[in-house]
Amino acid sequence: MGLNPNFLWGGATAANQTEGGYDLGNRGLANVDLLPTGKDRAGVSAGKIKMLEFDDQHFYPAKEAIDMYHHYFEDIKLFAEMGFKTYRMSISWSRIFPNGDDEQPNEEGLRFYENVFLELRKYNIEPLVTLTHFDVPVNLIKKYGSWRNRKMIDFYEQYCRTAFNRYKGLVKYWLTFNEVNMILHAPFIGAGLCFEPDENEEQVKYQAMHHQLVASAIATKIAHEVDPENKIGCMLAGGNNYPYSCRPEDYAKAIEKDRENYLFIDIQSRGAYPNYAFKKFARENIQIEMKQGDQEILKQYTVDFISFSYYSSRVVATDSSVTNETAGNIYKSIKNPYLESSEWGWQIDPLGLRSALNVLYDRYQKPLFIVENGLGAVDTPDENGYVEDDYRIDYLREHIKAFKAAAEEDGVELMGYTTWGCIDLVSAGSGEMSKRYGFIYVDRDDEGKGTLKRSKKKSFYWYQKVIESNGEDL
Ligand code: BGP
Repeated sequence: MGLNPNFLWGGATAANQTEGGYDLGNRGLANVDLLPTGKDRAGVSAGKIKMLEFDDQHFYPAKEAIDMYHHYFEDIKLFAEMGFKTYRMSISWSRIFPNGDDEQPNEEGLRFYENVFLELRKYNIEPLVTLTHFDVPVNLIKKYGSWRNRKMIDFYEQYCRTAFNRYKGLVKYWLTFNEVNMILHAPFIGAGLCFEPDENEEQVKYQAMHHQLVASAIATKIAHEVDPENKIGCMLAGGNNYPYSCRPEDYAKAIEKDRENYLFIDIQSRGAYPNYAFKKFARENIQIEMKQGDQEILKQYTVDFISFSYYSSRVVATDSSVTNETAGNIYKSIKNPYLESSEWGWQIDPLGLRSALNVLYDRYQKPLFIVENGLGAVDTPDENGYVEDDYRIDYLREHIKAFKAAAEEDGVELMGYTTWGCIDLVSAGSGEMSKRYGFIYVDRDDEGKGTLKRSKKKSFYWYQKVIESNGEDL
C-alpha cells in the first residue's frame, strides 16, 4: 500500500499570475495583461468587450504579478526546500512569439525559460509545463479574432514546435491548454474571444474549441516526433455535478452538465466527437466547420495522460424554486446544503475529488494527474511574514486523504499532485492578491503595493513533511 514511490508531489502556478515583467525581454502583450481587478473583470472575462487598449489608467495586476521574472532563483530554492518533485508552470506565449505571428521566436524569451528549467533540474525538480495558461498574444486577437480563426492552429503549432525543440531533454511533461473547457465559461480568458453584440456566442465558442482541439492534437503529434520521451496531457477544469435531489430529472441534468466538460476530454482522450455532441450541435443550430483530415488528426493523436483542476463539486437542480447559488471556479453553482464553503463561497468537498478521480478513470482508463487544488483564503501574517494557516493545512490534508483513497483503495492510476498557487499569486477569477493559496507568503497587496518579500507559512513545513513521507505523515 502507499503511493507509488515516484509520485510527483509539487505545486502549480501560471506565467500571467506570477511572472510580471510584462514588457521586459521583448515580450509582447497578451490578453491576460489586460484583465482589470474589480467590477469590470467579469465582463471582460466573458468577452463582452471591444478589444481593450493597454493604458496605464487601469490597474492590471498580472502586469507585475509577484515578479517571479526576477525572483525565480529564490522561489525555486524554496520549492526545493519543501521537497518538490515537480513544479507546474506555464510559458507565456507572447514571450516566445511577441506578436504570435512572428517569423522568428524571441531568443530572450526562450532563454528565460531555459534558465528556469535548468534551475529546476539543478534540484531534480521535474518541470510540468502548460503551453497556454489563459494566454493569447494581443496581436492575434486584434488581427485574426483569436481562436475563432483557423489560422490560430498554425501559430500555435509554430509556437509548440519551437518550445519542444528548444526544451528537448529539459522538459518532458506538457499540457496543451489550461482548463480547456473554460472557453465556454470565460471565453476571453480561456481563448482571447471578444464578441460582437449580435453574435451567436455559442457558435463562436464551439468553433474556437474545435480549433483548439485540433491544435492540441497536432501539438501531441509534434511532441512525440521531437522526443518520444515527451508525455502530453489535456487539462480539464474538473469536479462533477451532483443532482440536487434524487428526482430523475435532476440526475439527467447532472449527466448533461457533466458532458459539457467531458466533451473536451472525450475528444482529446478517445479521439472523436461523441454522438451526444453532434446531436446537441444539430439541436442548437451550431455548425462546426471542420476541414478534411481533422477527424483523423483527433483520432490519431490522443493525449498520454489526463490532468485536471479540482476545487469543488457543483450542484444542478431542475426545480426552479431551488435558487440558492454560490460562487465557484469561474462560474456559479447551486449551494450544496451538506458542504462548507471557503471565504469566497467555493464549496469544500474532498470526497468529491475521490469521486471525480474514479469517474475520470472509469471513463478514460489513462493515468491521471491532479494539477490544481487548494484553498484561497485571507492570510494574516505576523511581523515576520509568518502565517498560521491551519485552515489551509486542513483543506489540503482532507483532499490528500481523498486522492490516496482513490489510488490505494479504488486502484485509480495517479501520477501526481500539484497544489494550486504554491506561492501566493494573483487570482485568475478576481485579480486580487488577497486571495492566497500559497505555502509561501508574498508581501504584495490588492493595489500592487508591498516589498515582494517571500516568507514561509506554517503549511510550508507541513507540506515538506507530507512530501518527505510520500503522503503518509499528514
Ligand atoms: C483556475 C485557474 C488558475 C487559478 C485557479 C484558482 O481556474 O486555472 O489559474 O487561478 O483557478 O482560481 P482563482 O484564482 O480565481 O481563485
